[in-house]
Amino acid sequence: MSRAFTRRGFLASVLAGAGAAAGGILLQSCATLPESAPRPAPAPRPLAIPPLAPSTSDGGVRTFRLTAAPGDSGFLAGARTPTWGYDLPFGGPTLRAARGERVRVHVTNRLPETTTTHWHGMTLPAVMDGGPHQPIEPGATWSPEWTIEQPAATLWYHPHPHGHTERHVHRGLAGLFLIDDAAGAGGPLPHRYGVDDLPVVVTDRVFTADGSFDETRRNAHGLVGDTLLVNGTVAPYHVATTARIRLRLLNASSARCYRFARSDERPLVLAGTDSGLLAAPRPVPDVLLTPGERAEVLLDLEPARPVVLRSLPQDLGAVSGNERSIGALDTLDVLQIRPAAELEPAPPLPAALPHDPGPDPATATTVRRFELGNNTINGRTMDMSRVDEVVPAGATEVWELTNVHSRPHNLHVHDARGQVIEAGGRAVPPELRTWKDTVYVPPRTTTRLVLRFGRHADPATPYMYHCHLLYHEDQGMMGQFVVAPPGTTEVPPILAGGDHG
Ligand SMILES: [Cu+2]
Repeated sequence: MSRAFTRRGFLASVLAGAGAAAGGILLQSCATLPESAPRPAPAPRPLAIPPLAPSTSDGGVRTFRLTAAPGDSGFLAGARTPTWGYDLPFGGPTLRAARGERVRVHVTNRLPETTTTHWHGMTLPAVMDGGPHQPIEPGATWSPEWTIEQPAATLWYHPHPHGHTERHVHRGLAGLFLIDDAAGAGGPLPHRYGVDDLPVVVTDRVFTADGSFDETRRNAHGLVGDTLLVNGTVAPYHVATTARIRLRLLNASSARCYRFARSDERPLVLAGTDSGLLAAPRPVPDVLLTPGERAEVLLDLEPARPVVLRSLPQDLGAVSGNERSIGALDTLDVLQIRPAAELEPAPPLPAALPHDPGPDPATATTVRRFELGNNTINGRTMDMSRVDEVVPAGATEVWELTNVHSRPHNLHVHDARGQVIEAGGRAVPPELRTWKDTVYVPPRTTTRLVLRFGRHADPATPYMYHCHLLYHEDQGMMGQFVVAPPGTTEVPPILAGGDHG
C-alpha cells in the first residue's frame, strides 16, 4: 500500500480510474527548501473534516467555546507530532453563524504562553478583534461578543500575538468561521457541510526526523514547507457523492502561495473570495491564493472519474531568486477527489448569487498610500504604542499599496472589506471585482483597493493592517489604525499591551 508512485505516474493512474484504491502519493520535493527527513511516501488518507463547533443560545446570543491547548497528532505513519489546536490536537472546529446573529466565543488559553484569537475578515468592534492588544494569558478566558453584520463568506480565526504569530499558527492554531446569509446555510450553492460543502485548509510543513514540525529553518519569506497538510491530513482524498462540490479554500500557510487548478484542465468555477460571494459563478483556469486569502470554488464531477486539485507553479512577479525559496516553482497535489460510481445530480449553475455590490471608488473620502518595504510599511516597523492612521467610522477609502521591495508581500486590513480596483497598472473593471480583505502586491507594483470600514468607533483601541506572510508580520511589517467618530483629528496614543509570549 505504501509503494511510492512518481507524481506523473500517480496522476496517470488516478485519471485512468485505477489509482483510487491503491498506491501512495509523492509530493514533488523542493530541492532548494529544507528537506524533510527521508521516509516512504505517505499512503492517501481520507480528508479530515473539522467538526462544526457546537453552540448554545445564551439569552439569544449564539455562544461558542474554544480552548487552545497543546496536543499530539499522527500525520505520518509511525510518528507522533507535537501540535497545538483549538479543541482538537491540530487546527480547530468550524464556527458557523448567520448574518444578523449575535455571537459570543469563550476562548480559554491552556497553552504555556500568552496568545490571542483574531477573527480574520470580521467587521466588529476593535476590542473584540483579537489582535495583539487583546492578550489571553495562560489559564485565562476571553469572551468577545459581537453582531454579524456582513454577508455570507468564508472567514477564519487564528492567533495574533505580536512577534509570535507565525509560531502559534504553525503549531496548528487555525480554524474556519463560516458566515451564512440571514436566511441560513441554504441558497443556490452546495451547503451540506462535509458532504458537498468542504473546508480545505491548506498549510505546509517540514517534518524533522522524529516527526516534529521544523520551526527553526526559515528563509526570508518565513517557514516554507515541503509537505502539505490539508485540514491536517497528508496526501488526502475525498469520496464525493454529488455531481457538484464546493471547496472553501484557505491558504493558512506562513509564506507559501498556491495556484489551485484541476488536474483535468477543466476550469474551476469561482463563487466567492475572501469576504463575499461573486455576483455570479465565474469559470476561471486557476485561483492564486497568498497567505490568509480564501476562495470558494465549485467543481463539477463525473461518476467514477477521479480528479486532483493541484497547486501549479506561480508567477508571483518576484525578482529573480525568490521564486524557488518561496516554493513558487512547485507543482503539488493538494486533494484527490474520488467521485462515487453514482452521483447525486447537480442543478444548473445559478445565474446569480446573493451579493453586495462593491463600494464605488468615486465615493472614497481619502486616498492613503502605503509602501511595503523590507518588513516595513512606510519605512517603519510595528509599534504597539503608535497610531499610524485614523479612519472615520463607516468610511469608504482608497488604499494604494506599493511593494517597493524585491520580495512578495501581501496586505490584510482588519475590520474592512473591499475590492481591488487596479493591479499592476491595470484597472480592474467593476464586473471582475471581488470582495477581499487580504490582497497580494507583487514586487515593484502598485495595487489600489477600495475599502469600506466598520461603523464601530473606538479611538482608544487599534486595528491592524499587515503583511500576512506571518514571519514578515512578526518582524514588524504591520501598522495600526483606529476607527474614530467622523471629524476626529486627535486620538490618544495606544499604550496598552506589549510584547506578549
Ligand atoms: Cu511580507
